[in-house]
Amino acid sequence: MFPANRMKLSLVAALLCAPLAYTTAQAANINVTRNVSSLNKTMSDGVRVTFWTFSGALPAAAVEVGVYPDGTTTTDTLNLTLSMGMMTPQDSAPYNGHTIHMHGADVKTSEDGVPETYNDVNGDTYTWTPTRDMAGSYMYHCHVHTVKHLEMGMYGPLIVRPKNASGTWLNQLTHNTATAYDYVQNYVLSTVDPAYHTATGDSTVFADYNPKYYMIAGNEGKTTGAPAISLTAAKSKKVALRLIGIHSVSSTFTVKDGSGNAKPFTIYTQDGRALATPQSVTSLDISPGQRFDVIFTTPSTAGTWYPQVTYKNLRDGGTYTNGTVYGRVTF
Ligand SMILES: [Cu+2]
Repeated sequence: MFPANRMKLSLVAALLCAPLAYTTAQAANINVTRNVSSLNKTMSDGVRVTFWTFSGALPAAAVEVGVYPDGTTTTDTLNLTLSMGMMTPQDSAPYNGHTIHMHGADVKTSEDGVPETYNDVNGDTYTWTPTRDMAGSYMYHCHVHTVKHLEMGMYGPLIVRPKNASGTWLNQLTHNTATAYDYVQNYVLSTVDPAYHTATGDSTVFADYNPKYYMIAGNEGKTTGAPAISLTAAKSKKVALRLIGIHSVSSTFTVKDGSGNAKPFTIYTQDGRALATPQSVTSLDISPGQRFDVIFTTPSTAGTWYPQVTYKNLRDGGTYTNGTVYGRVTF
């Protein structure tokens, strides 16, 4: 008996001393390049507006960087390279050139893309290694003469997304399984004052913002029949929307059915941090620069809901003519 007991004890001791059996994935280097380019877009009133973009899309394509569960290896590192492409600087000094600023990211000054703090305005690589608690939505944008270059369209979604211990992307907002989703879309909020697109330098035009076009994901979407962004989902499924406020005014987000009844949704993260207590609401104000990640569950019967953004005047909160932009989710 004695040797058998002794063997058991040895086994227990060995287990206690063994390293934790995590499958440690190698954190990835996410290497992404964006090229400065321009595009002309015909707006809903027939007016052609020139935009500057990263890689020819408005908004620029999303960039995703992974974070891993506690106890695994370090997180991914994003190396986001700005190539000036064929675009020569469009403005005179000090408003010439472009940078990438990762809005909301804790980075060294040298990675921050703010020319006033010595960054190169003729192309550079911007590096960020987010920590595990930073899962959520961000944005990247140019930080040269920001009031104009943002308006010109130099922005895109930046997503910090959980991976599992093996390095596989998870369909969750954070590592909390309560944030799991079946579908996800980026709702990038933006507005356009076309006068900003032709003004240069220190023009007084930049002192008064008067938007004429209102967008989600780079599209106007003025009616439920012609939404800015749409999704075909299924019944009784979870739809996550990443609300990314790159607009220059106030706004309110709601989800309504075809009769205009507001539907509840749950806010899980704000500005790249998980809320201590998720909030179920039917309306959410989004200020410029803010991000919220929300989830709603489609009903068990077929239908259509309209996630929508109503843009409002910063000064008096008044709504704008045609200032509501519709998304659409069918199920
Ligand atoms: Cu720029």
